[in-house]
Parts: sequence; C-alpha cells; structure tokens
Amino acid sequence: MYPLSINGEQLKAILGEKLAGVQVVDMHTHLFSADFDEMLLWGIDEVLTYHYLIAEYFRYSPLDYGEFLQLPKEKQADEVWRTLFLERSPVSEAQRGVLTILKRLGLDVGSRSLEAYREYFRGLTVREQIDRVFKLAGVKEVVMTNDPFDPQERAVWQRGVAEDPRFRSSLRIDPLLLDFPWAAETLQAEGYAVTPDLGGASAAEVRRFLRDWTLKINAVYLAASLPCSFDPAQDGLSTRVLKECILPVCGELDVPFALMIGVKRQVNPRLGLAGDSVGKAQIGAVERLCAEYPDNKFLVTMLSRENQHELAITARKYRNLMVFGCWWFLNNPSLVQEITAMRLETLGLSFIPQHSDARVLEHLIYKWDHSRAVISEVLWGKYRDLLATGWSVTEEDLERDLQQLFQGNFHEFVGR
Ligand code: FIX
Ligand code: ZN
Repeated sequence: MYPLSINGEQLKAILGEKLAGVQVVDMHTHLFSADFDEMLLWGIDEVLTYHYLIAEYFRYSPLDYGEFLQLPKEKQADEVWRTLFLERSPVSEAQRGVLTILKRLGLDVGSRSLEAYREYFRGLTVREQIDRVFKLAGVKEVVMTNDPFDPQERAVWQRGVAEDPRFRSSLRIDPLLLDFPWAAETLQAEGYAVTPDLGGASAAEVRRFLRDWTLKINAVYLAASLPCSFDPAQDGLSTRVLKECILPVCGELDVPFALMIGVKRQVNPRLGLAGDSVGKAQIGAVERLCAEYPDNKFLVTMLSRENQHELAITARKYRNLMVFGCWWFLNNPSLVQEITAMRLETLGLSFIPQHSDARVLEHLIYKWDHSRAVISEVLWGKYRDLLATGWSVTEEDLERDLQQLFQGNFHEFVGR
C-alpha cells in the first residue's frame, strides 16, 4: 500500500494545484518567436480583432464587411470593444477570453477602459511580454505554424532565426494538397523542377523541397489543415502528392504528419479569416492512412464534434495515430469537458488533451487557463472513481500522469 495516498477531499485541491503548475507543451499555435518581427501578433488591439471575435461582432453589427475590414486595426478594435463588451455582456468563450487575459495581466477588468488597457501595452517590449505571457500561461514551449509558401516567412528563414527553445517549428504544407498547380509555381521559383501536373521528376523534386525545408527549420512535424471532403482513396493530384511525396519524406525523416481535418474554408469569404466553417469528415480517411502506412506517424485532430468518438476509437486500433486537441470551434468549455471525458474513457492517458491554436501571444493565457480548469474537473472525476474502488492515488501518480498528458505524449510521439 501507498502510505501517501490521497483521499477524495484532498484530491481536488492537489490536482488543481498540480495542473496549475504543469508546464505545458502547446503543440499547435500560430505564434512566432520575436525574431519574426511583426509576424508575432500581440497586444490588446490584436486580441480584440481575433477572427473568432470578428465573426461574433457581425452577429450584431449592420456595418458592411468590407468597410469594417478596411478600417485601421485600432478602429476595428474600438468597434469590437463597443459592440461585444460595452453594449452587451461578454458571455461567449472568445469574449470571456479577453477578460481572462486582462485579469491575469493585472489590469482592472471592472474599469472597462480600453484606453487604460492600451496604455499598459504601450509600456512593454515584445520580448518582455513573451516572458510574462509564457510564465502566466504555464507554457514551456509552443509549436509555430511555419509556412514555406509565405514570402514574408521565407525571407525570415533565409536571413536566419536565432534559436529560442520555447518556439519549435512545424512545416505547414496545405497548398501542396489543396492547390498543387499554384504550389508548383512557388516551388519552380525556388529552384525545384516541378510541373503543375506532377509530371516527370516532379515527385522527386517535391520530396527534395520537403526534405530541405523540414531540415532547414528543424520541423517537429509536417502539417496540413484539410477539408471535410478529404479522401486519400480518391485518385488525383492531392492523393499523389500525399502518397508519393509527403508520406515518404515523413517516413524517411521519421517525422509525423499532422492532419487537421474538417474545415469548410471560406463559407463566407467576405468575413476573411472569420469566414471558415466546419463539416463532418469521413473517419475512413484516417483509418486507411494508419493501416496503409504503419511505419508513418499521424497526429490527428478533427473539427466536427460528430467525428470525435470515431476518431478516439480509431486511435484504439492504430498506435501510429495520436489524437490531439479540441480544435477551434470545439475549444469551448462544454465541448472540452465532453470530449476529454470520452477520450479518457476510451484511450486512458494516451492522447494530447489540448493545444491552444493561439494567434495572438496573450491568447496563451486564456486558452490554457480555461482548458486547465475544465480538464482538472474531468480528471478529478476519473481519479475519484478510482479511489472508490479502493485504488490509491499518490501525488507522484498525479505528477506522472499530468506530465504524460501535457508534455510526454507529444515529445515521445515526435521523438524530438
Ligand atoms: O488551419 C488552422 O490551423 C486553423 O487552426 C486556423 O487557421 C484557424 O483560422 C484558427 O485560427 C483556429 O483556431
Ligand atoms: Zn491552427
């Protein structure tokens, strides 16, 4: 028997404390290290113009979409603040997130003074703010989304990026799968002999491109965000690129391929980034890849709530599949609770419970605060059930399990 076993009363407090103290690895964000200059978004105006909030702003505003999006950022932020915070109570998850950020930064949430919040940020440097936010959010490292098709980002890598161990890289290659002829033009311009129909030596050249970039940026995984119609059983350029280029390079370099499945891009293009939606995908696509490529590793998240159960079941069948995160429209407390409980019941501790998808530095604070609180409640319920059987749970057990969920599963799967 373990003399240090915790009883039910102690468990909640200890678990909350341990979870608050765990330094998480955030395996998918849209953040950048300070060396990427203005590509790293931070500050109150960026927080207020997050595309989640823009979508909610247009639920209430009659303003023309184009007119709004052409306003300077500060004016957009004024509009969002007035509409979503001053004229009604900010009860949505994205609205509440802004308040959590202000509170945790020590600002007076009750003052409702956007000017005072702006004043606070004016006094900071980005490097100071990175340190502060990582500390407040309890984040040890984040994985960036690095796009070799973006000329601005290519220029940064070409001039060289100073190593910051808090920022890991991932190679994001959506255009190769979604619009190969367009991607081929970029590759050609970069000196790879690729034709728009993937003819001749194109496949070998795409592989060379993927290899070069994976090694250049030291990517921990390759990734693509895919539509709900994604189906590698269909013939076509996309399937050829996946099977002849991406998966062979991932296999050769022993790097996982992350599939984020279930987006319906630009359902309302006038909303810009806020115009994407969700659709139910076919789990068969994931099953086939895991079965046909047993030596490849797949990190998978799906956007539709309806796909969550079958995705977890699929992970029971294939150990080369690691399920991660409650993505985007699923990152709401009620859904995180439901999905995390189902995953624990189905997969034990063998999944990655959450990623932030932060687009603005300060998002790390609210996304992780909110997720930690929900996941703590769910875990508490599970440990309580164990105690009820006579099983003992020690503080060391809790530390080990949390380490596995929030750091170890990712690190072991990517092997880096
Ligand atoms: O494709 C993705 O990585 C998505 O997460 C984003 O592009 C999306 O716009 C987002 O910010 C979701 O949180
Ligand atoms: Zn994302």
